Amino acid sequence: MSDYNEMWRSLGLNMKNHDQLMQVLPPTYHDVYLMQPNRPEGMEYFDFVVNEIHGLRIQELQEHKKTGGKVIGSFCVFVPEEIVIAAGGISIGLCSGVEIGTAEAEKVLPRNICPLIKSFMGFKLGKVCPYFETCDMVVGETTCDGKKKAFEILNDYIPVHLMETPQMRRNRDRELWLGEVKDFANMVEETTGNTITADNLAKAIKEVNGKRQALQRLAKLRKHDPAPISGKDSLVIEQIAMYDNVARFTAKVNDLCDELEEKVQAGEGAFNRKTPRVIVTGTPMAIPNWKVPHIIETSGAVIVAEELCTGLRYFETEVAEDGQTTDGLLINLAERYLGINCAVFTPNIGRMDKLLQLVEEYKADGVIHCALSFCDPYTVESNRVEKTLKEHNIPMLKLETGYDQEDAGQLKTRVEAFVEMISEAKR
Ligand code: BJ8
Repeated sequence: MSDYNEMWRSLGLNMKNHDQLMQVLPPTYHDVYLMQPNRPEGMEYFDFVVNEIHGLRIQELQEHKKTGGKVIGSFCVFVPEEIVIAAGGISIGLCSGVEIGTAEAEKVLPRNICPLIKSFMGFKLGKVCPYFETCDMVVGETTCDGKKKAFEILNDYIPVHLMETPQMRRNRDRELWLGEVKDFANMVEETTGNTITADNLAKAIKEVNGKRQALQRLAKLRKHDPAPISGKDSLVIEQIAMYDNVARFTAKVNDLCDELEEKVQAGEGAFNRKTPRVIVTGTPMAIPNWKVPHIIETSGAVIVAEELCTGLRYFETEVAEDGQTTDGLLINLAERYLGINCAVFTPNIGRMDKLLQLVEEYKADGVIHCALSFCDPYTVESNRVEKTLKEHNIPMLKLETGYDQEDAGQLKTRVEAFVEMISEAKR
């Protein structure tokens, strides 16, 4: 990687904290990713992106800002990136997948809070993340209580626009959400100084739909046995989808899919045929949280789909492109986003139905429910998931964990036992 020290300093990063992070990331990626056998050549681009995670992309964002462009960060797949793109801005999904700046975060947050929330506060207060320091503002949401209240505190350090996300899907909830999407569009226009028109919004919707279609294509290829790509490689691509340049990312995913199609034709896979197939569901796995996928895929199973926000929930549906006016397109956007099966909804039947459908489509032998510690929506909803899967005789393993490695051994023992059990059933 080139020398980006000057750029990082100019962003006001705490160089000591930042160095600590950069010392951990490359060796972790090497051990978790680069040591995998049978990787497609098309992963080279995504390896490069991770290698340059705080370098080239940040440089691109800085160039954009030099010409007056704005960068808007978010933490949830409910925030419609199409609106930011339509107004000429860049939308960045901020990651929060690593335990860092904990001491700083615990000055303003309780100790027992979801690690994702603690991580984003730690990133900001510890001044470790160049993406955060590049953002002109952050968009928060009222999905879960922890995030909702944490955004009030975060607003002391960076401007936060809050979107009220409904928890039900009745007509009045749809109206509320449409109002929020319209307010967001107004706020983005004010921030960027650019008007959102039917033309630029239609173009942005098409562009992001293109990204989602490429990811759907990748997902579909994983239905084959043997799966042509590992779950870990697929996950890192889904994580990069949140912050990379949309057109370039889409082209690279499509190139990779061309290669994977050939592998499928040739019967080649990342793992042997008949390897137990697992679906992972639960809380998002923000970069660089690869802990559980790594444990699963080094315990004799392959992950064939992620029912996660860093996974199918992000790309499985598209925004309708048929609106003629800005208002019509905003309605299409609101409708698509309200369909995301987040556990903050009650009831959340769509997630249960989706899991059953995925198990069948991806010929999965079991489901691993993985929730971040102290996440009430997902840890509580795991009961509904368990009940549904049990009714259909689908094996399930429930895990709850944070970002630290302390429980890695214990998790591995449990995952190995689960994989052994589903392998027996497969024989
Ligand atoms: S749409 S899953 S990205 S809210 S893990 S912070 S829920 S306590 S992240 Fe999420 Fe949007 Fe829903 Fe998806 Fe709270 Fe749970 Fe922490 Fe969470």
